[in-house]
Amino acid sequence: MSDLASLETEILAAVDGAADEAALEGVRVAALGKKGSISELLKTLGAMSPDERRTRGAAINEAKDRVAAAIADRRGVLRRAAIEARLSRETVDVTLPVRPGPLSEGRIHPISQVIDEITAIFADMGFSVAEGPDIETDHYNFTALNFPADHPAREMHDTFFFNPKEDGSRLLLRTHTSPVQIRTMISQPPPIRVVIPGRTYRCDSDATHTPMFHQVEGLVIDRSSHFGHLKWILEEFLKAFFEVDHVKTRFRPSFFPFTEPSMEVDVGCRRSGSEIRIGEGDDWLEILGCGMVHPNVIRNCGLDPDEVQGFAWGMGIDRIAMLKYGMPDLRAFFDADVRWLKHYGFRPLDLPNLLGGLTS
Ligand code: 2U9
Repeated sequence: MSDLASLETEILAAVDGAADEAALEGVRVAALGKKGSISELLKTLGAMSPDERRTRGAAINEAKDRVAAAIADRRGVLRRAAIEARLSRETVDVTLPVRPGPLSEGRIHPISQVIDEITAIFADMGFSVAEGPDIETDHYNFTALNFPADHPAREMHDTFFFNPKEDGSRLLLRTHTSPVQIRTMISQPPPIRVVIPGRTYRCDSDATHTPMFHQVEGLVIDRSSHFGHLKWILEEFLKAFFEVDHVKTRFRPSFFPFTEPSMEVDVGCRRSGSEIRIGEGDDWLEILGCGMVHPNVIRNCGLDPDEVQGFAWGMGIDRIAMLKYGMPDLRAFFDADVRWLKHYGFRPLDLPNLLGGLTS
């Protein structure tokens, strides 16, 4: 066997024998590195005659290619074996209880929990969730929603305005999540079925109002969506959310600039002392507002109200969270008191879903 052939055999044996990627890299450097055995052979070509260089050069380069290919193959084998070994070594027993630590100590805030519950219920009905910016323009927050220029809600009294820009326009903190519905209607064609949970801001602070609060709104736009659909959706939602088999609802005429007709909805309840039970009794509790989307709003989004129509509703998340979980004081939501959170908060791994139950 020639020197070159025995060198190649020796290198290929070392490649086969390399037990891991680090050993294989050692073999590669020793053969093909700058001072490797094959590289050194290539350096001898310069001193040869042209004929000898042609035949010897071709032989060395072919050996070099075979060695490089063998190294690449072996690297693939070793890499797969290393992954297999890791997979069998690093098993996780998902049935083990959560170890003491942040996962067992921490709690999900009731507002986050209630948002997850609401989105789980509407996702089950085929709705998707939409989000938008907290900082809005006057157009998305008011004008596109059919608020007249002199509407009182635009006043400084209710709305947090930013300082005017050079052109006189003012950004603001959204006073409701409705601008997200405008953005949705502008950016996607009907049929539209979205729910929009999020933070909203109004310059108002007392025992029952906080300057930042949470709303969830829903929107359906299609060719023939009507009030009957809206009533069914709201009653299904209320039953699922309050985890009761029956609810009574009462629709009272109301007014919002963005819906016509507009309604406020009461849900049947029983009051005993400070406790309120939804789905029982002969009392009523106002729970949300709704209506058919105003034709002007549909037009403002570039759609034809003679072609498409729909309905929308809105409710305060903080209030329905207090109702469901019997939390008496709204301000506690924002106190960041860990004792309160320990009592009213939810375990991070108990995610709400309709199969396993919203609250376990
Ligand atoms: C578009 C069209 C219509 C959303 C609606 C209400 C009625 C409503 C309040 C309930 C309690 C807000 O948190 S709250 O104070 N909301 O009563 N919201 S209809 O109607 C829309 C929204 C967007 C484009």
